[in-house]
This record gives sequence, C-alpha cells and structure tokens, in this order.
Amino acid sequence: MRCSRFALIVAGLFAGCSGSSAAPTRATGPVDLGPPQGPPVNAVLTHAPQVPPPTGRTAPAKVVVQLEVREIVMPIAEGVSYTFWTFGGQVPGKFIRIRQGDTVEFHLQNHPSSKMPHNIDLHAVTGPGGGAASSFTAPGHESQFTFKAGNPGLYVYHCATAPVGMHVANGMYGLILVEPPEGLPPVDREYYVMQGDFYTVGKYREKGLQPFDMQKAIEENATYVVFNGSEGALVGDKALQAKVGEKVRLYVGNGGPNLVSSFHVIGEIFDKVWTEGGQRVQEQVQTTIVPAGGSSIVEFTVDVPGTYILVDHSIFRAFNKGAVGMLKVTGPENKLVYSGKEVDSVYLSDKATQSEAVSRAAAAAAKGTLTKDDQIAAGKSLFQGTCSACHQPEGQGLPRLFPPLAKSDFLMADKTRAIGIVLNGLTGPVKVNGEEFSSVMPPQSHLADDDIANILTFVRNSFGNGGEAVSTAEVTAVRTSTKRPPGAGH
Ligand code: HEC
Ligand SMILES: [Cu+2]
Repeated sequence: MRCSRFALIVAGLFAGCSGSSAAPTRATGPVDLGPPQGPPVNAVLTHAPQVPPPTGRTAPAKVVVQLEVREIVMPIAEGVSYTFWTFGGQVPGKFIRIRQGDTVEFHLQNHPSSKMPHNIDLHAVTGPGGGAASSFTAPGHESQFTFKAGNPGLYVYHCATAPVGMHVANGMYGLILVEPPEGLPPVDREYYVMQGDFYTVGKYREKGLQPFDMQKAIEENATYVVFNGSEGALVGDKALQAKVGEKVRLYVGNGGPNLVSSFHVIGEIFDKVWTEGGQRVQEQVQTTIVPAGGSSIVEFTVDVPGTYILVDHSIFRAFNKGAVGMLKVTGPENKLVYSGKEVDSVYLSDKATQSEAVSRAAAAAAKGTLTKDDQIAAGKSLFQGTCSACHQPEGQGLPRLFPPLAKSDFLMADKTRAIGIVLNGLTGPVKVNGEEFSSVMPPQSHLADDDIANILTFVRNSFGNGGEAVSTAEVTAVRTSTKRPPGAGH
C-alpha cells in the first residue's frame, strides 16, 4: 500500500500502511482535511450483515445521509416477536461509511407511524450530545444537522431520547465507519455484526409478541443476547459466507444497552484486532471485548472449510440467550492445518437445525389449529441439540450412561412423570427396558412449556414409540405443581 506522510500522521495503523505494530504518531485532536470537494455524495447505507463499499475517495466530500426511524414488529427468536425501534427498518441500524474529513449532512426522518420521538447520537461526532440535541424528531417529521468527521475509527450511533435505556434496548443503534484518508487495507469479505441485549416479560423463547420489561433491563437481566437483532439473523442460510483462503473483516459493534461482549469466533484466531474500533492494532487475539456503546474490527484468514461459530463467549449468552452466529466457509480441505471433521455439533447446538417448524407450531398454537404433526415437526428440531447430546440422535441412548428413549417402557408408561423428568431432571437408579441406569439428568426447565410439549410429543411418537400428544397446558400444570429442586429455576 502507498503510504503518504500525511496518512501516517493521521491514520497510522488504522490504514495499516506501515505494516508494523508500533504506535503511530497521532495527530492531537481532529484533523481538518480541508473543505469538501466536488459535488455532494449520497451515502450508500446497508443493512447488516452487509457493509457499504469503500468510499474510494481521495479528497473530503460533502456526504448526504438519509436515515429513517421505524418502529416495527419483527421476530427475535422462532415464534417470538418484539416491537423493535429501528434506524432504517432493521436491527442494527444501517451501516454508514464515510471518510475522515467529510462533511456529513445528516437527515433523520421519523416515520409517521411511529409512536415515539427519536434522535441520534453519533459517537463519531465531537460536540455536546453527538448530534442528539439537533436531531430530536417527532413522528412524521425530519431533522437535519451537519458535522465534520474529524476522527477516523468505527463508531456506534444510537438514539438518545428519554428514557435512553429503553430506546437503546429496543434496538436503536448502529455503526458508522470513518475511514482514514488512505482507506482501510483491502480484504476479500467485509461483514457487519452487532450485538445487543433484550429484555422481555416472557422468558427466553416464550412464544408470541413479547413486551419490553423495564425492571429486567434495570437489573441487567437479559432475556436475549443476539447478533443483528434476532436469534436467527446469522444462522442457517443467513450465515455469513467465505471461501477458503479469503481474508475476512468483521465490523463488530455492541449496542448494549447493558452487557459487554466477549466476542469470539470458534475455530479462528483474529490475525488483527483494531481494539475498541480505535487505531491500535492488536495481533493473535482469541477473544476481544466489545463494550456496550463500543466496537471492534477483527480480521482473519480462513484456511479450512466448515462452519465457524460467532459467539459471545460469556457462554450462557450463546447457549441460552441466542448469541450465536455462523460463518460458512467453502473450499478444499487443508489437512495440514486441520485434520478433523466439521466443527463439533456441540457448538452448533440446536441453532444448526433450528427450523421453520418451531415458528409454524407457535403460529398454529396461537390460532388454535395446532396438530400433532405440527408438534412432532417442531419437537424434532428442538430435540436435536437439546436432548440428542445425551440420548443420541435416534434416541438410542448409550449403554450404562444414557437410557434409551427409543422404545423406552419407562418413558411411555407415564406421561406426567415424563414431563416431570424433563422439567426437574432425574437422579437414578432407574430401570429402562430391563437395564439399570444410575446417573443424573439435569433439569431442562430453561425450555419453554410449549417447546417441552413439542419435544415430548416428538419423542413419544418417534423411534418406535407411539402415543398421544403432550399439550402445553399439561407441561404448565406439572411446572406449577412441582416444588423446584435447587438449581432447577423458573
Ligand atoms: C445431559 C444429558 C441429558 C440430557 C441433555 C437429557 N437427558 Fe434425559 N436422561 C439423562 C440421564 C443420564 C437419564 C437417566 C437418569 C438416571 O439414571 O436416573 C435420563 C433419563 C431420561 C428419561 C427417563 C428414562 C427413559 O429413558 O425413558 C426421559 C424420558 C428423558 N431422560 C428424556 C429427556 C428429554 C426429552 C430430554 C430433552 C429435553 C433429555 N432427556 C435431555 C440424560 C440427559
Ligand atoms: Cu429512539
């Protein structure tokens, strides 16, 4: 890369032009890169996970940004919806990419259907409130303000209308990248991933439209922690894509409102991390912290095909609150680097098989048209990654360790007892099909009642079993009537 003296001063490592990890000579304070040149440019804004192309400009410009706030009901998990407040119609808000020295003419529109006023605080703006005061916008109105982007970096923007926490908790955040004058070094793939924590009245995966829970938010007791606004945003066919040998750069943000992310990609080491979205590059990083209201840029080259899992390594958030995404890498194997099979299915959990079936069953249940077949289909997808880890994919169990569910006399003998086992766990000894097991099954009470009903309906009608369906009401009845053993929760 060409390295002008100028770029070294103002951009240093952010432009990656020195190739060394020594600290750059940093200009103190914002740098005036001169007046805008040429005709005004309309900024290209993208929905996550896409990133706008590099500005490709060598001189500062006047850049016009149009961003519309909308309050929309969208899924947060399978069968669960939430009223998100958005910058641009999705969570996170649209990605804005400009160049250091640009003069930004910012237009914030608030859709007429909105119920709330909103505004925007861009961390890339220096000046009280970061634009918040000049952008307060009532429903059906537009406001305009102008700022000069003096500092390069990856910045969070968010709504700062009172109650601020609630606006942020509803998804009002996004990223703005201010490229250094030289631009960033080219890579093969760039993606936009932003974490957020959500607080609903219903527990994790409780179906239906879930209202915001202010008390849980104050207590920082998140119901969901997700990437890009929903549990399913980056899994299955929505996974990020790359080919073997490609260099991938992730612009990672964290909207919060509360939690600090331990951002990690299972099976990768970050070659470079622009810590906290600033100008210092750290190398060979396993997990990087992304503060609430902060960012990080991570880069790595993918050498081996397979599925890489993005997680918040504060790990209960990944397995029990939704903080899982996927990067699918295709291409030839490289046995010198990695000899093994696909990434362990333990990490994929039920996210790999998460299916439409769960939403379909939830929708049917809401309409009152739920059939046994709907339940079996949903239960099948939930069984994988929940029960299959122990009872095995075909319910066959493992000798002496995990009893079979396939053709299990014990399972089929008593439906209510089976519900109780899933909710409260089971401590042996127990005799299944004549064989004795003396082990411990942990409670699965973190599962929602309808999920348990669907799983048990599936199990009781598969692997050679045949029986009646299990209803959500039956599960609820057992849950409310049993004294919770320690640790069972809920
Ligand atoms: C962490 C491992 C593990 C997971 C996960 C697990 N189980 Fe179990 N399960 C066990 C063990 C171990 C036993 C036997 C306990 C004993 O010895 O008392 C058992 C026993 C049972 C039994 C009674 C015995 C039988 O085979 O009929 C049922 C029914 C059952 N589990 C269903 C489920 C269902 C449904 C799920 C998923 C929601 C599940 N289990 C998840 C380990 C597990
Ligand atoms: Cu707002």
